[in-house]
Amino acid sequence: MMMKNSTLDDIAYKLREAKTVLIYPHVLMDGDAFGSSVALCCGLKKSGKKVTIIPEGDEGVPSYLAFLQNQCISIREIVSDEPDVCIAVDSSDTSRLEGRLDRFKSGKITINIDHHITNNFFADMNYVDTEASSTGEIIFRLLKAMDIEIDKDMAEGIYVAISTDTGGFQYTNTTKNTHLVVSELFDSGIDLERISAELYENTPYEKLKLIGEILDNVEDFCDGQAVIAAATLKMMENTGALMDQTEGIIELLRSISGVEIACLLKEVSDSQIKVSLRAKTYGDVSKIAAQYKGGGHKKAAGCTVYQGLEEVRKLMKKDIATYLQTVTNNINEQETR
Ligand SMILES: [Mn+2]
Repeated sequence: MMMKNSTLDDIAYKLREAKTVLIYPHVLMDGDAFGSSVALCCGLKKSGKKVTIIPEGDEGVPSYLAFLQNQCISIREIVSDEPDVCIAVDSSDTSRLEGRLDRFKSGKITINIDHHITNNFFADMNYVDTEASSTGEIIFRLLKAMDIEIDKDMAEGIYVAISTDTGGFQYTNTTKNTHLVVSELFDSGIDLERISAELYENTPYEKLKLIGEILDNVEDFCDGQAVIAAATLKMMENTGALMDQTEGIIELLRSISGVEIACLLKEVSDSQIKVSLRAKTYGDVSKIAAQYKGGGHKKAAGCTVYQGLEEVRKLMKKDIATYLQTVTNNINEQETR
């Protein structure tokens, strides 16, 4: 695989030529994956193409993002058996396409648009910008490269992508360029009040109860530099919450004073745990996730481990402790030099 970017102009050219396009957001769509898909779907449809979004399996749009759906959005529509282009958005590698990989490869051309540092350039044409706050920020540039006028529907998809991936413009992936893009989105007439209310003032009560149960069981270690917690199937049963409602809870754990690394274990089954990892300042949790074939960014990464909850908890505590020890030693060495 060649780890080299195509230009956005070359990708725009291929998309302009295409008549049928399938868009593949990563499994368990988040605001960036779905918002980017929405913007791209609207842009391509308005330029006369047959286009649809293909989420994993029977995965639905998360309830907090449902408001983004508009008349231009089509999901799992039959477009073509041999689509001209299959385009993956916000997916670092093909494992994020899970059961859709063969279908993805059925595209005459495959394209990969992403901002994850662990992206392995799995498509025919790749555009990975690790400086971009979000895939949405790249989609903005791609639509412009296609000479598509960004309307309100596209702008709202991009805004949601950027806002959710930057934690509401708090995280260090937020740049001057991010704000320049957002300033242009305002020209397209985004309804900020509605978006903010839908994204941030809309917590289902069962999610709040779930947060309560998770926080009741947080464990801190390494002198409070790390915390680990679990969202268990039992908690889902107790609270009526769904596993996709754990979105944002890991950031709450990281926000604890003195914590550098936070870890949230999501129990998919008694032998499958999804692990979310976050670092606050100097940590690089993509290194921990990579040990389990996971991926992500320095400050936000994840992996899946096929063992029981308590085994995975032990593994993660050990790996995080080892990692923090190594980093601390390096810092001390640098200081004595
Ligand atoms: Mn993203």
